[in-house]
Amino acid sequence: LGPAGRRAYWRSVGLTEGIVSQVDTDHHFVHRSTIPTMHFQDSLPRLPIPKLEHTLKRYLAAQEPLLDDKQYRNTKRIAKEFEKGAGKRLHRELVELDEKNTHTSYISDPWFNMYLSAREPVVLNFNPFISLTPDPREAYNNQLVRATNLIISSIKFLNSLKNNYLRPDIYYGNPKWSQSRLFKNFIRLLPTSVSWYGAYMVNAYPLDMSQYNRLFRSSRIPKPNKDELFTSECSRHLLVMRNGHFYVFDVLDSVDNILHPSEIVAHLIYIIQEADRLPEFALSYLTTEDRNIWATVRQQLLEAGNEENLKKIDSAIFCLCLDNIFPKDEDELSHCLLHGNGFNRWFDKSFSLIITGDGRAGINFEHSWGDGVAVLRFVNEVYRNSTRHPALLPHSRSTETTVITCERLKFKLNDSIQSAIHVAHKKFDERKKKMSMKRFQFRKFGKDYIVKQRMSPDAIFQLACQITFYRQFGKVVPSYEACSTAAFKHGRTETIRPTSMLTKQCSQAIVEERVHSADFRNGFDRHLFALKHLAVSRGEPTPDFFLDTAYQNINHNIISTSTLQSPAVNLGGFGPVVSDGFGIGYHVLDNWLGCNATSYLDGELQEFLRCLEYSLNDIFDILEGRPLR
Ligand code: BUJ
Repeated sequence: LGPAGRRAYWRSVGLTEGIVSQVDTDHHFVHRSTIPTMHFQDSLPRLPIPKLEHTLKRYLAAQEPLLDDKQYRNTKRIAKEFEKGAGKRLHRELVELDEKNTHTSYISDPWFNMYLSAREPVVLNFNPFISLTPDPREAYNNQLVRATNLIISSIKFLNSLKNNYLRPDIYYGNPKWSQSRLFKNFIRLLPTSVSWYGAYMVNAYPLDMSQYNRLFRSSRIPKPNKDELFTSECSRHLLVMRNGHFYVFDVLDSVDNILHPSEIVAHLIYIIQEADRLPEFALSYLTTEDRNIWATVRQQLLEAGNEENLKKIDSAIFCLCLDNIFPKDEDELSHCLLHGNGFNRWFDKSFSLIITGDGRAGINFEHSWGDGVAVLRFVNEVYRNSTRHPALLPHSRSTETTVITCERLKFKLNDSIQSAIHVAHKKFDERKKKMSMKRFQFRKFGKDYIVKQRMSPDAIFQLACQITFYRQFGKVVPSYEACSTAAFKHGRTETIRPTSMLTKQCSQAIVEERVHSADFRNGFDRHLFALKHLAVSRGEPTPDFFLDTAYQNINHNIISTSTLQSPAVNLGGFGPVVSDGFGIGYHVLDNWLGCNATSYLDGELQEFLRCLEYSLNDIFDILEGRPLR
């Protein structure tokens, strides 16, 4: 594409004078932290294995509201037997194994195994999405401007990480320390073997940073029965998808300088112009397939001579999806970011940055390598950097000397692969049609009000979900709230069980007009999961405890929830984890709260959100001391 063509294109997307670039003061990093990125890694505390007795006590407390008296007595008996028999032995072995593996956590291996052995498609079942708040300045929400600025901020994040300049994640019990130079300089001087203790002394808790090593240049590779994670050491190219076509170009030079913004945008313009129609067979549908099917077809692709191309996809720094979609509202945007049309995504990439035709941006991420905390940190940094120090300014003069070095990946597809793509496409279209996603907002109160009432905003939202389900279906069901254990070395997540006898009574009481308050349990899920994994991995028969229908039932999470809060995020969500359940991404903000909920049961989902409104109104009336309506 020559300069004249590019100028014409700029004009056609409303950038009358063309686009020009300007690089901000610090070209290559989001910041340079005083405390090195991995400073605390060696001295992070290890994830404790609870006492078996405590785990089982919490397990039974979580089971009680879900079972009738007879069922509960039976489950209690099974748990007691487990505590004295197979459980006791497995627990001892788990502790021994953990003592031999002090470099990691007891949950790390079983949890990777859980994700990578799952054979269901990653899309809808595992990959969540996070949508970025629009850039406050309208002109920066042009697709090309936003894409370029977000690419550059992302690469700056990568460079900061690789150079140990990225600030380590720290949870500050007292936020004043986060700004204190004294604190940072003192901590920096401590040897890494004790640095964590220094932070702990001032009520600051450094978090595990190990997941960031797989944020970039990484992909999940489908393999028979268990996938693998692949991370390239030093790739320099970006993968760009447009209308189902794949392009790669280097965004870093040999000494990790970032390509000039004007050159990046020139490549994107080239791609948009070149990929003007859909391919007959869009390869990426295969990443929406069952993992074993995809593993088989991938082998065929390798045998048909596509190895180099697949390697380029897998090792790309990340995937940019330049969508040709203009979502009409937030619900349509959510669908676009959670699953899209399937042909313009590579769902196996550690993450994809998706930019719609009207410049809305979001992240869809593969979940096995890491959790929400790492992805949210990345989103926060690139949002902040791209809005405060945009590398590319709209409406300036253009530079037109770029040499386009972009490569389009062309695949050799035989009949068998073509037919696999066709089948994957059909299956994907059917599955995505069945899933509904709806946004809900409640504006009568938010965090400020709840905190004034000396209650926990999170607990209030969880309680509202419990009351809602009880109101709608007249029963209490297994519920899950994701919570991070990143405060420990190689920690992942634990389950908060929002259901208790108190929330059950409260739900009954509110629906029948009496009031109690709620309480939340400590985790037991990961400990039990690790014990089960240990037995299975050693080829032992599964202990009766795990065959109890009550155990299986409590792991059928009808209500699955997750929350995150950040000014950089305005939407997010994930699919239901069971066919008859709800996937609820929520946030409680200063003056309002909201959620984005998914389900395969459209009517029930609508009714759930209607009932949620009632439940929150009931809670409001109670907090205001008014009788229930
Ligand atoms: O539990 C785990 O181990 C990981 C969980 C799994 N699951 C999603 C099934 C609970 N994974 C996460 O929690 C990561 C989820 C990341 C997405 C969270 C979305 C939060 C949305 C907030 C915005 C809500 C918008 C409301 C708009 C009105």
